[in-house]
Amino acid sequence: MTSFADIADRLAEQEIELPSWAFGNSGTRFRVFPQAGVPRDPFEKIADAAQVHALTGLAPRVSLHIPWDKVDDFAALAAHAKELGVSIGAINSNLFQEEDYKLGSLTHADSRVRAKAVAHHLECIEVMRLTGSRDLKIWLPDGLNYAGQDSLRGRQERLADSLQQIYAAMDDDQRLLLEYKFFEPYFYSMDIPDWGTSLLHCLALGERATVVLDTGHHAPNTNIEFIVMMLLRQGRLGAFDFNSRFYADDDLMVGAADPFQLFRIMHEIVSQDAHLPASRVNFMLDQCHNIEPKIQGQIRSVLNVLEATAKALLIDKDELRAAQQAGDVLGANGILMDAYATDVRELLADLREERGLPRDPIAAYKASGYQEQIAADRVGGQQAGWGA
Ligand code: RM4
Ligand code: MN
Repeated sequence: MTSFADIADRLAEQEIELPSWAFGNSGTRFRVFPQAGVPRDPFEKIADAAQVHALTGLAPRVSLHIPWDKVDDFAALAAHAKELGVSIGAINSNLFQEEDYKLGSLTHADSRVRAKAVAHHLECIEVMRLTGSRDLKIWLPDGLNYAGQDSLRGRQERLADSLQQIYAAMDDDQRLLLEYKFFEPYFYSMDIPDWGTSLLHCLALGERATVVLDTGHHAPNTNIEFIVMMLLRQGRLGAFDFNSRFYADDDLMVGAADPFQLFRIMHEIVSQDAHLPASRVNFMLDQCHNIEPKIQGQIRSVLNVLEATAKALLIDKDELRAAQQAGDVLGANGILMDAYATDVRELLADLREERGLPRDPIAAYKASGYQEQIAADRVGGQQAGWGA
């Protein structure tokens, strides 16, 4: 096994992007459970995200969601983020909350609706220019509930055309990130149900179009690490949406449902050095914290990713390759399992301490008084929630 001292430097380079929507109120399909001190506007969401970065050193960017995070002055929002030690990450568009989009957005049979959906992305691209964001993230909620409802092929043609218009409007240093989801909100067929569909559209668009893999968007037992490897091999893994699922798109904390799966994913990532910022794979969280405290939930999540990355880095590549070459089935598997079974928590705490960070970020957060402060300060006004 590689020694911890040998991986410490590389580990310190890891960056994880936080979702602004993790800090607002959220709930189940049936009820939103409000929490005290929840942000009332995007400025306060960024302030909360900055706490996670200050305590972990791992989360220097915040993804925004338009229109939930719409402000009058985006340059001021970016300046506010900078002052707090973070920056604006991916801009997420929203194609799922307008009456017009009931039967589709970028795929809609009516060209007026398609034009409206494309125009929304032009607005998002403008937000990117104002905030310095480099990634436009599209999750397409379009799909069909019934066979025959619309032409499957026709929808792909319209989607390709809409995406082309969006891509053409982007600057040379901006990327388009295209997410897939196998079902929901529609149940017969989604228009981008899987990584193959997303990848085909990206390949048709050009080099700056890449796939987003949301760990919650696969059928049960899908081998997600295989998809990770394939997309990396093709140079088209643009980003992750990390979360956990037990049944469907549960949006639980990353690493909560299946830490071993997270480790296997990170093994594919680190074996191609894709955990380093130079790879340009954007490691984002896409989660909500419905019943647990939100800032602590985000801290726990980034630490879960860090732990899985550290364990994956402990695998000695040469040793593993030798076992694989020798056809040593149990030996090769044992190398992975030994790394996974290593408790890295104290080593990571030591590393944080060396970098002037708290050994235990959650304990430090609890002791900081920040939670009491926001609960006292953030009274009045409309608390931001999922969709607000
Ligand atoms: C989708 C998808 C997107 C997220 C929306 C709210 O399921 O995961 O990334 O922005 O939910
Ligand atoms: Mn997602």
